[in-house]
Amino acid sequence: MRALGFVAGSIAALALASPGAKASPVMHASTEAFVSIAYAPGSNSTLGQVAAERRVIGNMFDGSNATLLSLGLGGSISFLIAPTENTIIGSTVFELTNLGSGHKERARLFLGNDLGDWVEIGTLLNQEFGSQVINLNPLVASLEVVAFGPATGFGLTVLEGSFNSLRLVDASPTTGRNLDGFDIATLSITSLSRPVAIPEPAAALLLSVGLLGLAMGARARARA
Ligand SMILES: [Ca+2]
Ligand SMILES: [Ca+2]
Repeated sequence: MRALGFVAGSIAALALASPGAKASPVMHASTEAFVSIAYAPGSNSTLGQVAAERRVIGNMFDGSNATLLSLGLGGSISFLIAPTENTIIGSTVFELTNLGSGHKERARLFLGNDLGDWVEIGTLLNQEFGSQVINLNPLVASLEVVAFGPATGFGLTVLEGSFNSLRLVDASPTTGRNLDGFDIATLSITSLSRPVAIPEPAAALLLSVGLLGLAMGARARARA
């Protein structure tokens, strides 16, 4: 009868693993809210490199759109959320450009896992580009402009899949005056804990039937 007890225990364990508890979203808007932030600044077309005050990671998390982090031409930044078990459900990025500056700046946005397996979601285009987005993967996630003005706000909503990493890659034109690429004034990412992986109902049933078969076999052998 030990085998039958094991079967009952397995079924009870499957029932306990069912999703039910609703997790509340986690906001990632500080350096501590990430396992790592990989920043590889590109160049500034006149200074050679991005100015020091624009290479400060904390500028994205100080609640002010007046301070910013510049990607630099061709530069990139990648975020791995903490805890890494969570899955990104959305993000908001504010880009700052002074109206009339003529600085046309844009960035490509990717989602991935553990800072790899990147899936391109689309492109964010700043105010001098008319504050627009290009959605390249609308089944996976959507992009939209959520605020117009010197600080253009872009909103990301994840629709399908699990991701713990987000990446922005500057794709600004390389011609122009004093260009240092896409400028991130404020950035935040929202995540949820991933649902516990449980067998599909059909698979769970097959597993139960299989275990029952094993138990019957064991009983038959014990009688023989
Ligand atoms: Ca800021
Ligand atoms: Ca810039």
